[in-house]
Amino acid sequence: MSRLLLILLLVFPGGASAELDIHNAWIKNLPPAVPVRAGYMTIRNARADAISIIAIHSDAFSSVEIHRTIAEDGMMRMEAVPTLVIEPDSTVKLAPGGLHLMMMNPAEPTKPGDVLQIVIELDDGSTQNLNMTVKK
Ligand SMILES: [Cu+2]
Repeated sequence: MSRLLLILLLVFPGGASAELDIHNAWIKNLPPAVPVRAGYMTIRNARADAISIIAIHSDAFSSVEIHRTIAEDGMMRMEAVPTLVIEPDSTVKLAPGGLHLMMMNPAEPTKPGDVLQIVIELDDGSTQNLNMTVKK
C-alpha cells in the first residue's frame, strides 16, 4: 500500500463514499417452515445530499427486497420499493407495519442471536455492509 493511500485512509476512515448511519438493524425470527423473514432498521442520512439504496443482497438469503405496507380497501398489502431515497439530513425507519426488508429463503434456519450480514448498494456506486441481529 502506498504511503499516500495509507494517510488518506487514516484521515478519511470512511473514504469518500456516501455512508448511511444505520441503527437497530434486526430480523424478526420465524419458524424454519416459513420461507421469508422481515428486517427492520433506522437509517440516517446526515449528509447534505440525498442518498438512495438501489439494491440489497446477502449470502444468507436468496434475495432481499425493500417493501412498503399499504392499506387498500381495508386490506393490508405489500409492494416492492425498488429505490429507497433517504433525503438529506433525514431519517427513514423500517418498522413493523411499514417499510421493511423482505428477505427470501434463508440459507440456514435462523434463531434469535444470529448475526446475518447484508450488503447495501447505494446510488453513488458504493456499498455498505450491515450486520443484522435475529430477534424473537
Ligand atoms: Cu414484504
